[in-house]
Amino acid sequence: MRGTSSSPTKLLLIENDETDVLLFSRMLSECSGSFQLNVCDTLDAALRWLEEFECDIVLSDMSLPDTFGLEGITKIQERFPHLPIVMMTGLDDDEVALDALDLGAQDYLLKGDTTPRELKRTIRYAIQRKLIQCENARLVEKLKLAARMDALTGVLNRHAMLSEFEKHWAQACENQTPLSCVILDVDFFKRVNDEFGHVIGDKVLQRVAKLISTQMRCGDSIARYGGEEFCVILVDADEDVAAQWADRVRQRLAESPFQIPEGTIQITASFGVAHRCGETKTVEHLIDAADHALLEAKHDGRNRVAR
Ligand code: GH3
Ligand code: MG
Ligand code: MG
Ligand code: MG
Repeated sequence: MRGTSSSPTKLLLIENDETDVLLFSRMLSECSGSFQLNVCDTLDAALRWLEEFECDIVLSDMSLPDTFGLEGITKIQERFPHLPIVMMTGLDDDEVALDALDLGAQDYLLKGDTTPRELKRTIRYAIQRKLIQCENARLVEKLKLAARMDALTGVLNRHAMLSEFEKHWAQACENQTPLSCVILDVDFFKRVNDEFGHVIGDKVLQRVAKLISTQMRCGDSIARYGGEEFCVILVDADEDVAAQWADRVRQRLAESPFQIPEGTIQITASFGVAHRCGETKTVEHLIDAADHALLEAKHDGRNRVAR
């Protein structure tokens, strides 16, 4: 954290009233602690200054030559989302002050009604509060991501799969572009577990997910559909393209032995392919159609693509 006892807290005061600037810097000099004060007299100048220099906290007047009210908070946050902001208002107006907090400011100060001690505490708290807010936001994002991910392979889990596929589906409908679904199932995977144990089985699944992922284009999505089954949505791919893609992945898998101290594991997989058409009217239909094709590939002898 910046602004600790070892380094001065870097403040940017956005204020165009020279008397207020003087009052503020006098009050700051009466605070025990080490502060480094910089002043800009417009929001625009402040935004340019922030692009160039390090800053721990912004204290901003409400009314500036180029902005009025709370819009400055939004403009600063848009470009510097991790920067704590304290609004300075001459108005004894709780409503505006609370609006400032709602908009994302960490605190507000009433000009002429703040002691150096309160100023120091406000600065310290605002920096801490922003840090905690950023950390919480980061954790929430991490949890959201984890909730959508298959813990073993790192691809989407089945729960997240449908919502992701719905998005692709809507886009394909809107743009009138082809969309295909490929489901693959590792052949005789039970034997891998039986022969080498579940830990190795898990590693094989991770490797399969990785191999498929490296063959996908950037807009495509992959999910772990079941134990040793994966479902892939290929955007902008008709059934021919999808079947060719599946066969390429099938070949890669079949030609990529997995070396372990106990020996070599050579797996294959069976693939079912379907595309968005008159008969597949929903994502679920599409997945069902790919599932049926997969069953055919299994019945026909495995290590093959069916559609
Ligand atoms: P088939 O060719 O018909 O698909 O044969 P298979 O052996 O692959 O199919 P089966 O459904 O009989 O067995 C699937 C195996 O996958 C059984 C199960 O223990 C294993 N499996 C499922 N999830 C996991 C997992 O997360 N890790 C490991 N190691 N094994 C798993
Ligand atoms: Mg002003
Ligand atoms: Mg299976
Ligand atoms: Mg299987």
